[in-house]
Amino acid sequence: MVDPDCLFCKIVKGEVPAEIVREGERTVAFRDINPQAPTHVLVIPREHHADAATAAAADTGLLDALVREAHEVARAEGVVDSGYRLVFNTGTGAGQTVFHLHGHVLGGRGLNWPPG
Ligand code: IU
Repeated sequence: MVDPDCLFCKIVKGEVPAEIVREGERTVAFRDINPQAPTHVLVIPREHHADAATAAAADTGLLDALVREAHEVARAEGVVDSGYRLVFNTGTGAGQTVFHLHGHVLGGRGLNWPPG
């Protein structure tokens, strides 16, 4: 399941450059080009799913792998002890702009609640 027009599918295939920090069997993690925190890494599945809900409906194991990988990213970035946020913007109204599932791993600064 790859969408030839999807930017993040192109990053998975190596057709578009990205600063990749970890690669797993089912996931790829790379630095966000417009970081909102000292650590801002996107964790995406290699398979194309538009969002978290779609991926959950298709295959819950994929989301497990993605969350595990997000935690490994946080560990590698040294933000587990201070705390980090894992965000899945879902839908345009929530600010989703790229419709290939991605978890934002944010950390390295204080994170306010509720988020904006
Ligand atoms: P969102 O949850 O769909 O809003 O997040 C999309 C993110 O993808 C956003 O933080 C962008 O800065 C980021 N991004 C990127 O890292 N590389 C790109 O080429 C593009 C967007 I387009």
